[in-house]
Parts: sequence; C-alpha cells; structure tokens
Amino acid sequence: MDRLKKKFEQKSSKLKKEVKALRKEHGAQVVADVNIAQIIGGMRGIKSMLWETSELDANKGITFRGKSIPELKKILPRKKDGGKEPLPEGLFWMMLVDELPKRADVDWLSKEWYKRSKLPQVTLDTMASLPTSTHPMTQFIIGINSMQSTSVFAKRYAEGMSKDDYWDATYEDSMNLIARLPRLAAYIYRKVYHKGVHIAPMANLDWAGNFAHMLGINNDEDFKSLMRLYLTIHADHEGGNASAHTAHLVNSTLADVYLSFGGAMASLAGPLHGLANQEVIKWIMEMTHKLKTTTPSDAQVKKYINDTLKAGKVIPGYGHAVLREPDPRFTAQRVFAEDYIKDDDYVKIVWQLFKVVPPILGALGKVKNPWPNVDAHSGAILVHYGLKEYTFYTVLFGVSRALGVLAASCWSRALGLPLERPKSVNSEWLKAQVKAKKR
Ligand code: HAX
Repeated sequence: MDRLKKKFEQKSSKLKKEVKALRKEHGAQVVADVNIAQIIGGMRGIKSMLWETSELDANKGITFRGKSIPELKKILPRKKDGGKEPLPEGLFWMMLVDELPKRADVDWLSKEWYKRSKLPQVTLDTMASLPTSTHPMTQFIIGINSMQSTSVFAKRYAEGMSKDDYWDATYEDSMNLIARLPRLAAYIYRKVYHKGVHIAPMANLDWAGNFAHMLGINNDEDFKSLMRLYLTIHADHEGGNASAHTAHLVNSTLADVYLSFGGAMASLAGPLHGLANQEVIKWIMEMTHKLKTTTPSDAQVKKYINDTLKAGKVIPGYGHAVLREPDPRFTAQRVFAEDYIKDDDYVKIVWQLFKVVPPILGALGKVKNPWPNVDAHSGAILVHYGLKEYTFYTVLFGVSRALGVLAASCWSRALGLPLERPKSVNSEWLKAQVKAKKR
C-alpha cells in the first residue's frame, strides 16, 4: 500500500467510526431550518451534505482544511528550485489526509502521478475521432468518460467487492484520473489549436509544471508558476457548488469517479459556473474591439457595463451564490499579476472593472454580491502568457477541480455515505404550508 493510501486508511477508518456514532446517537437532533425562498431559489445555503475537504464562508471565502489561500501560499511545499507558488500536490495531500505534507511527500506524489499519467489507447482513439470544432469542455468530458473502461472500482464491483473496500478502489481510480487529466487536457489543446502537434511530458517535472510544459506556452518558467497557483486555488469550493455537488450525487450511486467526475465537468461547463472564465475574457475582448482601445476610460467601461445589463445579460465574473466579499481566489490572482505582469493592458482592465462594476451592480438593488469571483481575473493573465484560446479556459478549471472533488469522493466512500436522495415538493404543497401558517 502506498504512503498516502496508508495514511488515508488510518485517518478515514477513525472518522468513519465517529461519524457512524454521531448518526446513531444524535441522528434526530435538528441543526438547520429551510424556508420557502430556499426551496424555490436553488437550495441556497441549505445544510445537507457532509464534505470534509474545504469550507466556504460568505465573508472570508474558501479555506482548505482550515487554511486560507494566503496561509496555504506560505505553508505548502514549493518546487525545489525556488518557484514562488505552492504545488497543487500539497493541497491534494492536505485535503485527503488533513496533514501538511513534507517536501518528500509532494515529490513522491509528483512522481506517482507521472507514473500513472499514460492515457489509455481507447481515449486516444476516441479523442482523435472528435471534430476539432467540438467545444474543448465537451471533448474533456468525452475523454474522461472514455477512460471509464479502465475503472478499478467498476471492475472490482463486478467481481463482488466488499463495501469495506470501496474507498480503496475509489482511491486508485482518483489517483489515476488526476494523473491523466493534464495529459488529456493538453492533448485537446494541442489538437484543437496547434494542428495536433503534441508535446511529451517530462519525468522530472511536477504535475502543474508538466501540464504547462505540455501545453507548450512559450516554455516560460513564469507560466509554470502560474499553473501551480491556478491549479491550487481552483481545486475545491466546499461541497454545494454545482460541479462538486454533481460529483457527490453521481458517485453516491456507486457510479465510479470517471462517471461522476464527467458529470461534474458537465456542470462546470455552464456559463453561470466554470464557463464564466471564458465569458469574462470574451466580454472584455468584445469591449476593447468595440471601443478600438485596450486602455478605455472609466466612462467608456461604465457605458459598456450598462449596455450589457440593458441587453438582459449578466456581468460575467461578478456575483456569487455564497460569497458576499471579493473572492480570495480573485485576490490571489491579482497578487500574482501585480508581482509578474502589472503593466499588461488586459490585467489593468480587470482592475478597472473591479473599481467600476461593484457600484453599478450594487445600485441594481437585487444583486446580493457585487464583487468579482474567481473567473473575473484568470483570462487576462492567461492571455498575457499567450494562452489566448479562451474556449479552453474551463478545461484548466476542470483539471484543478478534480483535486477537491476526487479527494472528497475518497472520503464519501470511506465513510460509507449512502445514496443521496433529498425530498422534492410541489408548489401546491408550498401554498398549503402558507395557508396552514395563516390559520
Ligand atoms: N450581473 C448581472 N446580474 C446579476 C449578476 C451579475 N454578475 N449576479 C447576480 N445578478 C442578478 C441575478 O441574475 C438575479 O437576477 P433576477 O432576480 O432578475 O433573476 C439577481 O441578481 C439576484 O441574484 P443573486 O442572488 O445575487 O445571485 P445568484 O446566487 O442567484 O447567482 C451567480 C449567482 C454566480 C449565478 C450570479 O451572480 C451570476 O450570474 N454571475 C455572473 C456569472 C458568473 O460570474 N458565474 C461564475 C460564478 C463563480 C463560479 O461558480 N465560478 O466557476
């Protein structure tokens, strides 16, 4: 058994006993209420899921195992040769076993993922058969689903695996899938935008560094640093966000993680969720094109925002279902941009929008959070490094999101969480509740 799996077995078997006792001894204790607005309004804030890896606070933003992004930047191991950004391997380790890894642990994990990263032939054949015009997110989902025939969980389940071993098979599938995702994503990128000229991975690189290398972006060390940061901060946003929740639901049926993570990526591909990262830069580029300048005035930007709203559209990259302050993931990217590329025109537009958009959205009186979210910043930085093909951006997000949702899937199977099945009601039932209350 490998060192991470062994640690996970120790930790999860202990928590499994505690959670079982909680349910048995205190299962009837009421801990939350639900109102009609929440039922009609997309279940906002209803506490109804167990999720160990991260937590989202409306004002403070995301914490992973209790640590904020600035804290993680200080404590997570970095690349040996002095890169400034944390390695996503370290975050996965933390989410999985709730312990800060040592450098030797992340080095081991980089090597382990490299060893597991080869794409199955069926995936290469499937990907080769897709037209390049297919959206990269659709290709990504098809590629993930095509690997399902290699699922350790599905094979062992068919052979009669005991419930006690579900976590073990889920761990193996999760490690294999995470290892392969950068290769799948880079394959799609090079196929669609670089005439199918692919770049082989390098055994001595870390997971994110290798991804940057395989994308072939200027072979720039700073771009590798960006990918390390990017793939760390997009990894998890507690369990209720659409992609994580989809993975949790699908995996609760004991569909393996190739199926559940494919479902998660279908959720991420919607413009209110992960696709917002492509929408933001597309919207900014349309503005600069329309105004024929990459240095617009505040008045020009205000007019463009108001025209967007008047056309009945949302301002992409702004607002959030939970957050009520600027997203710390936006701030982390802002810090990166200030450090590396502060004179870039698109980066400056992102900062200008940060000043101009919130008062306009606030004045509408209905937007609960006028502040930027994670997707408001990423595009401008990627464009700077030459990754201009924005239809690919949500795939980058998806590669990172695997770390959180797959660590969480390991926990769900280890804790023996059951099939998810909330209760739905119809509008007649809601009206009856109102009538009964009046009486
Ligand atoms: N621009 C214009 N209107 C907005 C808005 C925005 N950025 N954000 C919210 N609103 C509107 C809503 O459309 C809603 O209008 P109606 O009542 O007319 O339907 C009203 O304000 C209330 O919405 P809310 O309660 O503040 O927000 P929700 O929780 O319903 O929705 C969204 C949260 C993220 C979907 C929303 O803010 C939005 O559409 N933002 C733009 C798209 C975006 O950036 N998505 C990425 C979110 C982060 C993420 O998941 N990344 O992957």
